[in-house]
Amino acid sequence: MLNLVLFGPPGAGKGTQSEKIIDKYNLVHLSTGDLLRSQIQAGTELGLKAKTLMDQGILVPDEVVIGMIDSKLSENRDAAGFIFDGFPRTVKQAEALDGLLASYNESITVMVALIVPDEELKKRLLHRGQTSGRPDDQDEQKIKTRIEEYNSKTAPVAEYYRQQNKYVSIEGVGEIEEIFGAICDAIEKEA
Ligand code: B4P
Repeated sequence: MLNLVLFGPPGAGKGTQSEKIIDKYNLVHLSTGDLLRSQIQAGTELGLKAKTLMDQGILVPDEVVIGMIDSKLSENRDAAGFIFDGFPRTVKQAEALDGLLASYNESITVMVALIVPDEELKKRLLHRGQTSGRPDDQDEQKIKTRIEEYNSKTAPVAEYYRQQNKYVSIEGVGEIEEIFGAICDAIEKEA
């Protein structure tokens, strides 16, 4: 089983590259951002709570996203593998994911981190905000908060995987196809 964590700050290209990776490797795509946005759209209680935080660029509580991933893993027992996009975003989430996968005798194969400078992230997110309708993409202060959340809570997750010798970094600036090629090389080296 190929279990990939696609990692990087907001706007690094995780969602963009995930689409290409799932096609090539036939993986189940688990994006916590997408799962939360579908809860918001469905108007669930969880969605209403998450919306307040997401609109401000703040991470939602660990228990909420861990619960969502838990149920998606159990719904997809026949999968060839998973791509975790935007998850784990805290060390607590990373530990929980290891525990959930271990209960299926599985583990993370590799974490691929996309490296993109802050100025480029801001530019991409504001550009997407012109068409995405996402409140968190439309305001410079919210984007700044998301990058701060990443630096304080999410960046330490890279070290968690580095200690397991599963961390690979990729330059995330450039042509989407070239970045995809570099990700595929990293996957095939580790798988
Ligand atoms: P996410 O939905 O994960 O959104 P994101 O970090 O903004 O990244 P995304 O994948 O959408 O963007 P991409 O880089 O592909 O999270 C949103 C919010 O949900 C969080 O702030 C948080 O509140 C909550 N949340 C989600 N998961 C959570 C968790 N585990 N724990 C707690 N809270 C959680 O693309 C950005 C733009 O760049 C696109 O317009 C794209 O076209 C462009 N782009 C991509 N690659 C490019 C390239 N090479 N060159 C130029 N542009 C490029």
